[in-house]
Amino acid sequence: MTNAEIAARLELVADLLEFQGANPFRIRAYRNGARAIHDLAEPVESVLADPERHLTDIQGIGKDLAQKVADLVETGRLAILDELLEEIPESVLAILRVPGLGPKKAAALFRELGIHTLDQLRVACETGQVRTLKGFAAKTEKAILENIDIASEADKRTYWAIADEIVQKLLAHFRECESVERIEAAGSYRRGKETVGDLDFLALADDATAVMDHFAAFPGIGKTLLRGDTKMSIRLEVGIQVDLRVVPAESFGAAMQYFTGSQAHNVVLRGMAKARGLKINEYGVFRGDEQIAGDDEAGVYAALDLPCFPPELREARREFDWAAAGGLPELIELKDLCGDLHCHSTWSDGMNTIEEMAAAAKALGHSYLAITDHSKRVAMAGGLDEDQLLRQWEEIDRINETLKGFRLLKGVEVDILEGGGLDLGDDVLAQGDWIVASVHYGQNQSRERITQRVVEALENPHVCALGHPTGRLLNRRKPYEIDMEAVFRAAADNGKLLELNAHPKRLDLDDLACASAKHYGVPVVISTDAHIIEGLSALRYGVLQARRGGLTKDDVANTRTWPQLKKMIGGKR
Ligand code: DGT
Ligand code: CA
Ligand code: CA
Ligand code: ZN
Repeated sequence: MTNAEIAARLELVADLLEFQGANPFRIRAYRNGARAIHDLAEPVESVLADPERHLTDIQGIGKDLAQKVADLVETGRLAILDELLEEIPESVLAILRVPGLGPKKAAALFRELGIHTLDQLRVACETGQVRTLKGFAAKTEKAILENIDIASEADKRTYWAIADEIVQKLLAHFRECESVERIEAAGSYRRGKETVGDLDFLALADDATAVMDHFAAFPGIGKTLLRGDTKMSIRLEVGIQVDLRVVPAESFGAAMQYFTGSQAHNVVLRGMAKARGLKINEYGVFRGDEQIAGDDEAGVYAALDLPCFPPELREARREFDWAAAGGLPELIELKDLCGDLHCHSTWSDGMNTIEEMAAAAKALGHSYLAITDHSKRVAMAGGLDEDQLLRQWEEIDRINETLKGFRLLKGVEVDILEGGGLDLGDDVLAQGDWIVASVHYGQNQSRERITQRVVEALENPHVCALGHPTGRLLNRRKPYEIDMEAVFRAAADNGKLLELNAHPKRLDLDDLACASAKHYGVPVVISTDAHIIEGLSALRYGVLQARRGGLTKDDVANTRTWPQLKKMIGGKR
């Protein structure tokens, strides 16, 4: 059982407990455990297999939870989850995921109206039944209807980071098959899209039957959906569909090109081929009956006088214009980043101490790390007040003296208050190295109001960057209403940076917003928002997103050393 699968079950328990109105501490224990396991660098299974080690050594996992996880790994079952699911229909979970419907409201809908599926909920909203409940208004009904679509989508698309774990396992599995000469993942996964609908694999093999038999033996297959001579589709137990195509050598490159997509990119390509009297499909590029390319992908593009586009750019946005104008941007790479500018420690809601976070960041090869704990408004996360923050910064000064070739930055993620203004005074903020300002509350305010709050924050001389600028949570919460153009302009005018929060469930800025930031001349910082040392590895998800937005090393601020970066933000501070 993968860490992601274990974490998903624990999250499910937390969701169901919350739906039942259980003790918040109990719920939190499951959520913390899920996060700790999800972010763990090595499989829980190998910790369990080692007699010298204990699950309780992992921060965030207590004795009780450790036993449950051990049972889950051993038996594949979690007794408390089975019990909860006996009491609560599983379809209720989809309702919990409707943005704006907390577990309390979902519970009321279930108790009072017997609603336990999204379809029932839709009908109840449309027929005006929901507004008859206490605590629900006609306005709520309308909001629910709008959000049901997001919730139904949520069940269908998988976070890229989770998809990546599954892809790596499948690749390893396929490589064990003697008939497989080459195996690649294509589709939206290869393009680095933040969520993927299904996985698409291409195999080069002399014996298609043997490859498909081997595929069928992958542990964790829920159901075989289709099996033909060269194509097979299955659904994994975790829910995601996997397509496999076995492709001959002379067509492998053409198939890689075709099945990497995107569809929109392929449509443009087909048009360009046609204009030259050529035909392009998943088998190759053809002039009449003659195949002129197909065995390798670069050759396919070369046959149309095109560069082999990085998969992240294949969305039919600007890639063909760039190619026509003589060159693609040299996209940023993970190795270009030299520091991380958003993370949390035990001083607020992080799981590791400042020293631990520093050591982990240094081990990743970074030369600086900004500690940006929450400010006091975010009481739930143990946000710091002025005194606590100043004390933390003294502590950071002390720790910095012990570090060589690495620097901790005195930072904070200061809350942009609902009523406007920042949660901490200017006199304190002025003493920090790196101030991130973020919206956490009042996310349902009007577009004008939220935009105004954010623009004001960007006008504050001490703020360096805007954290998770649109507030979106993939599959969970839409971006708040905000005029991003006004945000870009305010950032540009005030010399501020915008964060690309690399957390795999945020990726906020998204790819399009990254491209816009560049357009407005606003540098982007790619930060992890890590709450645990393992979370510091999330930069790579942010890099993928930045690449999809066409960003280069130059466009991303934390490719600079700290002294360079300081100069960059220093002008206005
Ligand atoms: P997903 O799975 O929804 O995240 O997105 P993709 O892009 O992986 O889409 P998928 O799995 O349906 O198909 C993989 C690629 O195959 C897609 O990016 C382009 C290509 N493809 C699939 N169907 C068509 C089609 O009808 N026309 C064209 N031109 N290309 C297609
Ligand atoms: Ca796909
Ligand atoms: Ca597919
Ligand atoms: Zn935040």
